[in-house]
Amino acid sequence: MAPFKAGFVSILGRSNVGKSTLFNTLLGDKIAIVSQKPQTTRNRILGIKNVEGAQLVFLDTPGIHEGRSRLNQRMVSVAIGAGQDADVLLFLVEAVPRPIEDDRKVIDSMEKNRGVPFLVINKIDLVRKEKLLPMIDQYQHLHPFQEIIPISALTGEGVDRLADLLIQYLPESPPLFPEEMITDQTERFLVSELIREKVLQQAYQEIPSSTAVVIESFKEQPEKNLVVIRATIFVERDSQRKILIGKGGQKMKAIGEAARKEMETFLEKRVFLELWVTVEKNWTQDVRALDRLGYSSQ
Ligand SMILES: Nc1nc2c(ncn2[C@@H]2O[C@H](COP(=O)(O)OP(=O)(O)OP(=O)(O)O)[C@@H](O)[C@H]2O)c(=O)[nH]1
Ligand SMILES: [Mg+2]
Repeated sequence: MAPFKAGFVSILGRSNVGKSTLFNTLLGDKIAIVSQKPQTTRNRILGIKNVEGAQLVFLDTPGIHEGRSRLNQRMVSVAIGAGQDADVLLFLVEAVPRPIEDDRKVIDSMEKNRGVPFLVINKIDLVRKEKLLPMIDQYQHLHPFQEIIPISALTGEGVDRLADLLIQYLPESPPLFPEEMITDQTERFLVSELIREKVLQQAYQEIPSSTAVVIESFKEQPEKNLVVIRATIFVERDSQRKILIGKGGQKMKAIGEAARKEMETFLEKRVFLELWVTVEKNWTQDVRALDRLGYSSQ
């Protein structure tokens, strides 16, 4: 019998290239939130996939980007840190031509790491296949990638092949996490992220990436199969607060409804969700507010 394999696979890349979508597709479960807006993911999120003979531990990371706020800096340092102990590094890019210099920062961060580098070209559902060859050629000049794999994280094309290849590169090791565990994130965190996702999706045009969500209370009532959740959405300005609430509270209602539905599926319980919106001026620049809102520097 082949020996058991287990190891860490970090997904790195610029904002919005589809890292979280790939993470979820690889896991076969929605753990990370996804939106059309860049800089959606702010934390390192761990997800575990058990297959016959192997355990793959994936790390989803914030996009590596230029940004002026302290929040931006913390996000980038979280992403770079997540590459440090990985056995395989998935450098994810989009199958749309872009100035390749923009990828320098990510490549530079990868060069210091011991993990085997893969180039994964995502969103191939959006382009004709022959467009990929010149791109591959460009990237090969940038870094000696061990494998180059075109995929669509959205349709799943190429993702099984990617998973098979990953297993080949994992070290021989017993499982690193218990078999029943799928993530290291708490239910509170996952629930707060779902709310942030609905804000990003439903106030996409109006609210830039300056919302944070804190779960104030999470009370289970097992006899009723119910969870009562109270959460606060922080925004930076009063104008944003007004937009989020909407006319007659309509927007907030729609956000709450969408978040609640998904929570119920995920928690397999009924959910009573109460949302508040609070202005916290310049929280994305304030070290103490960042710590309090869940974006510490570690
Ligand atoms: N057409 C297409 N769209 C995709 C694919 N993968 C992801 N997307 C879309 O790209 C957008 C960004 O996806 P995310 O998974 O949030 O990207 P990310 O890299 O995690 O972004 P950040 O967390 O902001 O760094 C979303 O609108 C996805 O639906 C794909 O294979 N094809
Ligand atoms: Mg993401």
